[in-house]
Amino acid sequence: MAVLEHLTSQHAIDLENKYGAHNYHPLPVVLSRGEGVFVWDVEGKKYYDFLSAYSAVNQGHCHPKIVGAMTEQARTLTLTSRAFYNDMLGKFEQYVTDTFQFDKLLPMNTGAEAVETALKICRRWAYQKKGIAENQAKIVVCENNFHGRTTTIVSFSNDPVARKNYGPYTEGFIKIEYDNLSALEAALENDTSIAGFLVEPIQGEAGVYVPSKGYLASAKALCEKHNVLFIADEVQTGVARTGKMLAVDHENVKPDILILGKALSGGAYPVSAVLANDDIMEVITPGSHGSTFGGNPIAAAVGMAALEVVKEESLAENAMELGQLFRDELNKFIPNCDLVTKVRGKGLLNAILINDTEDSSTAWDICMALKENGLLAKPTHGNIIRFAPPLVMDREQLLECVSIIIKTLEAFKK
Ligand code: IF1
Repeated sequence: MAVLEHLTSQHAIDLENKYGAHNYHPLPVVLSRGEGVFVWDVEGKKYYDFLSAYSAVNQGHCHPKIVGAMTEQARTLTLTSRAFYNDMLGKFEQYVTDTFQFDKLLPMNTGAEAVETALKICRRWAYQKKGIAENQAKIVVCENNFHGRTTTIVSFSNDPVARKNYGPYTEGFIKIEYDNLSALEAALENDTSIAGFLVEPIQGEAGVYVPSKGYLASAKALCEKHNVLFIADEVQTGVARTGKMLAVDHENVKPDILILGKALSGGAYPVSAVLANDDIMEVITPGSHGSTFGGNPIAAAVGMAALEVVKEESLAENAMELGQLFRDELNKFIPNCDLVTKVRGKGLLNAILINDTEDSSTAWDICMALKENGLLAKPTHGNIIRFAPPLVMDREQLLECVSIIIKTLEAFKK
């Protein structure tokens, strides 16, 4: 079979360039194996994975429990569609709603689909429960958000690269500054047709922006005051990444609608979900939303195994402890390094700010040097490098990665 032909890195890259749409600019490394915190390229070089597929592989690559659950279910029953019941979905829904303490779950596949689902639930709630006039519901979002790549989602993005020439854009969204409570209060006070506030508890793609302490709790209180749904997009920050099961847990905030994806499957399979209580979820009635693969038996088996791993291996606690160690070590180094101005983050979702302009290639060039030194990371916007290793990393490995990062920065010449 052609697929078993062993490729060189260059051959694999050439194939993608020739036959694949150019919707990414990957780092020039071709991975062929993953295990725990490590990945290997086709030439056999070993790397620490410091991106975790954008926080999908929190449980480590190819976790035996998750892969075991997936292969077992794949041999048994892969897909029924929702035209019929199956013996896995209800168990999954019960397990996940119990884990995050909500009445109900709507299963989807990708993060963007879950975000779209949350927007539809919020709008339907606005018309059927809040009494907003049909087609007048608005949803508040934040500048520099990232919630996915569908045409509706990019309609409320302010990233020109993500949205240019994808019009006409979906209406009904109001953008405000992130981490600005008076901007949120003004938006909610000036318009009675607001249905929801969609927010990332930490803005990942924007450069791991951690909002001011108390922002999420105050934002939730403002939403309650104005009968507006607080919608937390925890696709990237959820499932233990920031040192708690959810990033909103740092402020004991209970979202009205919770969006999960990525590490809900440990990166083994597309699994996403929207959670809400009955008074909100009951606006969804038969035929009003769906997906061929949403809630399929493999997704259910993988999702349950992935969450069990998080609990059994105390990954949130580990992320909290190792994340603090990571920032402490880098904060000792940064004062003596002109190249880096800051490290920020929560748990094992962190980033360093490179002392150069947004349009410089410095962050990229540093990632290329890190790659040579056996650590894979990638810049987010311009001059920010995100560091997000699998949460199964141990203290010794983290300190080794810190020394790789420091050694690389010390040796780096612009
Ligand atoms: C890409 C970014 C990260 C997300 C949040 C929803 C989604 C994402 C908070 C949609 C997805 C991914 C998408 C991927 C790269 C990555 C990413 F750089 F795009 F912004 F992580 F920061 N909400 N983020 O972060 O989930 O549909 O992808 O399953 O599109 O390049 P998805």
